[in-house]
This record gives sequence, C-alpha cells and structure tokens, in this order.
Amino acid sequence: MEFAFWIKWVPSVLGLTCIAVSILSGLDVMECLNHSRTSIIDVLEQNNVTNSILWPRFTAQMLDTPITNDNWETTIQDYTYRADPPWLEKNRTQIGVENATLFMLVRNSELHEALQSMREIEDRFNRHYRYPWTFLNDKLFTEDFKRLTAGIASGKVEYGQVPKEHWSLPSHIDEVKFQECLRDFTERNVIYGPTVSYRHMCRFNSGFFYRQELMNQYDWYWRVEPETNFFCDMTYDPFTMMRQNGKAYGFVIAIPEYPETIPTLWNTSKAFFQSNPDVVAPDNAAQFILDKDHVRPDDIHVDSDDEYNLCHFWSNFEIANLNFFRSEQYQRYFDYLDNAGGFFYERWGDAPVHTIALAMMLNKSQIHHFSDIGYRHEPYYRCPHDDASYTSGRCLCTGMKPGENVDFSPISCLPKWYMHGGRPFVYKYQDQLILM
Ligand SMILES: Nc1nc2c(ncn2[C@@H]2O[C@H](COP(=O)(O)OP(=O)(O)OP(=O)(O)O)[C@@H](O)[C@H]2O)c(=O)[nH]1
Ligand SMILES: [Mg+2]
Repeated sequence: MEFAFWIKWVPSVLGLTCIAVSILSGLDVMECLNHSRTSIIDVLEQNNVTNSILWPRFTAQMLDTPITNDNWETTIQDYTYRADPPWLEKNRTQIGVENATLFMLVRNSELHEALQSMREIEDRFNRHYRYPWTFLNDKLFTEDFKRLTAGIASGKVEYGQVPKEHWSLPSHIDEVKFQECLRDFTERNVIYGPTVSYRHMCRFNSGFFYRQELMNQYDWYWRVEPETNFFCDMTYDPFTMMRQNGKAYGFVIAIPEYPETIPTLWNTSKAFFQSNPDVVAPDNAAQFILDKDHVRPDDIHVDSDDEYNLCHFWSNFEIANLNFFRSEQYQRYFDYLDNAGGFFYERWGDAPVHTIALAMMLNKSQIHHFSDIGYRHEPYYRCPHDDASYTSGRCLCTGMKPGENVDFSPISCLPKWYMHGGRPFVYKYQDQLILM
C-alpha cells in the first residue's frame, strides 16, 4: 500500500477503527475503509463486535452524515467538539457541610499548572464534597481559564479580580527608596528579589485575601497553588475535623525562610507584640519560631542574628479559618507591618508573616500538622510516614525518593514544631529511630 494511504488513514479514528475491525473480524482493512459508515456498523454487528471497547465512540461518530474523502477530517473533528460534554450538566450542589472554599490566587498564564493541581485535589478529596472553588487574579480571567477550570471543578466556581488598591504601592511607600531596594536585591541575587509582582502577591496573601468580596461568604479556605501534587486520598473532611477540634490553621511542611528576604521582620513584629500584649495568646507556640537549639543532631543551623529561627509553615498549602485573619488583632498586626514598608523595601513573604502571627496569637492546640497528607510543591515534597497509608492504597508516593522527604531533611522545622507545638516525633537518624 502506498505511503500516502497510511498517512491519510492511520491517524484517523476511522482508520484505527478499521484496523481494529480487521483484527477482530478478519475483514480486509481496505474493504472496511471503503464501506459507508452505516455499513461499517452492519459489519461490526454481523461480526458480533458491538460490545467492543470501540463501540461507544464508533457509534457516536456514525450518527453524522457520511464521511467522504473530502470531509473526513473536519467531520471527525466536528464530532469531537460536538459531543455533549457531561460536565455542562453536572450537579454542582455542595455535599460537604462546612462553609468553606478551595481558594487559588493565580495568573492566566498558569492555567495548565492550575488544572493539574485541581485535578488531583478533586480526585483525592473534593469530588466527594463538591466544595466551591474561588479563583482570584490581579487581571481579568480569560474565557479559556474559566471554561477549563470549571470543567475540572466538581462544585461551584467563582472568579474575581483583586481591587487595584490591594495590588499596588501604598501611598506611604517612597518610590525612589523602593527602586534602590530593588536594585540592591537584584545585585545580591536574592530569590525573587527584583520582582515587584511577587511583592504584591506576598502582601496580598498577608493582608487582603481574606477580605475579598468573594471570600467574605466563607469561614474556611484551603489554599491551592498551581503545579502542586496531592499523593493521598482524604478519608475525611479536613474542614469538619478542624472545626470539631477547635483548630484554626493547618499545614504540611515547615522550613526556614531565606534570611536576606526578611532582615527586619522579626524585630518589627517583636516591637508590635511588645506594644500590643493583649493579642498574645496565653499558650502560644512562640518557641517554635524562637528556639535556636538543634532539635536533631543533624539540624542545619540557620544563621539569623537575633533570637528568631526563621521557621515558618510553608503557606503554599494552608487549610485555615478565615476569621483568624479577619480578627481585629490580626488586622492590627498586618497594618503595623504594612506601615513599616518591609513588603516592598525588603521582600517579606506571606509565609513568615502568617507564621509569626499564628505562633504568637493562637494557642498551640489551634494549629494542626496534617501528617496524613502527601504533598509536593517544588522544590520539596513530603509523604506520610506510616506503612498503612501505603498498604491501604490511600497514598501513592512512587517516584518520590524516600531520602528526599523533606520531613527528614536537616532543613525541616517539623521536629521543632513537634517539640514546641505538636506531639512527640519519631524520626530516623543513621538507621536509628529516635523519639523526641
Ligand atoms: N494573579 C496573580 N497571581 C500570582 C502572581 N504572582 C504569583 N501569583 C500566585 O500566587 C501564588 C504564589 O506565587 P508563586 O509564584 O507560586 O510563588 P512561590 O510559591 O513562592 O514560588 P514558586 O512556586 O517557586 O514560583 C501562586 O498561586 C501564584 O499563582 C501575579 O502576579 N498575579
Ligand atoms: Mg508556588
């Protein structure tokens, strides 16, 4: 057969179908291709292959006008786009009982990374609960972004644009000084040092996300970032678990911040807490961010020139109560930091800002480590440590190298959390199990 024949027919659905038909029924491929579509159905029926895996797709294709040499390509494409998408009619009624949303701040350019994170959260958790998704952006979302994310979401979807005043330089920032700082951060090669939008993002996630119009209707959020992985099925509703157990904040990974991004954050915060002692919780987790002793023999000692140890909950994953951030006390703290200017003159991240507030203003029992969640956001991942998570099939961390589980890395602040906030921690050091 001529080369042109294969180029034309093999990639097509009809071509592949005919190859399958010929394998199943012994019919000649050429004969199959020469049949009209209706007669191919007859051939399939005669040969008793209507229950074949090809059948649903094949039948749908047969319903159109006959395919000819001239129109086969467009007809097949047409068929693909005209199929009634089941998700257009899907029932998006919420099943989960909490007043909660899955929340993503995201750019249009991150559509595919967003879809990937969404797909995993839906498969692992949300398809059983159908919590709504809330997407926020400093720009307008494109139609493609909305169409495709709505396709993955099992629940309601809402899209909002951040008001300009929450994503621009506040009037008290000296623009000349800011430009000098940007140049300095660039010269010193500080991570995201030269990026203005990154600073707006960090400031937004520190002081504005919880008071956006779309977020005002909720009490709880699960922060989701593009290009993250979720390795385990959730076997319960984390929002309900947190409400029932008096938790306000949940995290999975804790690591130290880059010191050069927050040189004055701790001293500014300390000044705030000294002049606002009423906001400090009686049984707070301050030691989690202040203990500079090595918890494990192989801890990396992070150099910071004051008592602050730079440990923070990695905020690209958060399940938390919005009302903590909406409280007058947190607002007072954020305004104080914002006035100090470090979101712009330095590069304060929302993770250390959240963590300092949480560690000082909540009782430690209100903060929860989700030790049963497997999660990855480059460059780190962590997976549960117990055997049952894998023998039950609940988690799949295949491809993740055990030695690279950040919980066991010297940079992890998790041992410090278990020492000062959570429960006892067992870790493996040089093949020995050590109970903290
Ligand atoms: N709409 C919008 N979202 C942003 C912008 N910058 C960051 N984000 C979002 O804010 C979150 C955090 O930003 P990332 O760029 O992921 O920052 P990061 O996690 O510290 O760093 P990498 O993931 O390593 O790039 C993500 O959900 C981003 O999609 C921006 O300029 N506009
Ligand atoms: Mg990220």
